[in-house]
Amino acid sequence: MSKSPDLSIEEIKDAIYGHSNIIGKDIIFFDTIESTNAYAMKLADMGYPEGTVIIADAQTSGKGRLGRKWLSPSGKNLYMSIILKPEIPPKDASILTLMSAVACVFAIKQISYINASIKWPNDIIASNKKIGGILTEIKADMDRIFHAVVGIGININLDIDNMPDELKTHATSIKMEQRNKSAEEQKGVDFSRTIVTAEIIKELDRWYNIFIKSGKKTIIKEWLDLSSTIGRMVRVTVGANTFTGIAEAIDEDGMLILKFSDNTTKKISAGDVTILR
Ligand code: BT5
Repeated sequence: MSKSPDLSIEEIKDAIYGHSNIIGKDIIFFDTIESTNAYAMKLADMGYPEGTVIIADAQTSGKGRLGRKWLSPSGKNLYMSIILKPEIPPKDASILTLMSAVACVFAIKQISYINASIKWPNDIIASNKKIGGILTEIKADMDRIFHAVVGIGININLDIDNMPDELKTHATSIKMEQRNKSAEEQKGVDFSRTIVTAEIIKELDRWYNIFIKSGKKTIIKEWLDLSSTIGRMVRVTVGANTFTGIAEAIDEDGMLILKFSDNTTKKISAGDVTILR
């Protein structure tokens, strides 16, 4: 792939060899695809095995939650989807999102000075801006998941000039954050997407194995340690409704427990959080 020398699937395979036993057994690469998640769901329907990874240099219809768009220019970022087949009920699918967020934060901290954290439910945050997002999709019946696809978008070398105006105040990248942190790197040094991607795959594999062996409690405990949401005053938007209160905890299914000023609480399964203070 000549146009992105910093993203080499062969080098990713070499780097994860011996470090990853489920995720990345097969890695399928596209220069451009509509959405790695949409494609991974198709492959999973066709019977592709757990651990199959789809990576693209660019997406033409990168997806966020609720039909939102994910900015996915070429040569800059990571767009990756992973097929998983955990033996869990559909209500536990959100744990896969929490688990992936934990893995991404560990990986970012491993390769940079960035103090990344997690904003419930699916945002990876640095300096209060979104550096990455996770989209988990499942195919399931009432009792079990047939397969899940975890989609991960991480802004690696995205610059402010590459962003539309509406994202400029909300989004950041590993390169932009590292530039803020390190005086020697004021000019901004591009990160190798190969290294970032390999580290994320290794961490995902580590945390997925922990999830399979130890269950969701271990994931939630780690998630709480890395979260920048819990204990804060937040506004949560759920469809047309907005709730304001303290983000007190997440429950064993990953639902956010919001505590209001009258001490009543409400559990929220999905929504958009704005941290107020
Ligand atoms: C997410 O949705 O954060 C999930 C993003 C998942 C993207 C990956 S890329 C690989 C895989 N294939 C896909 O098609 N998707 C996954 P949500 O919480 O709904 O956030 C979406 C919102 O984030 C948008 O409405 C924008 O405001 C903002 N946004 C869009 N692109 C962004 C970017 N590159 N960086 C930061 N924020 C962005």
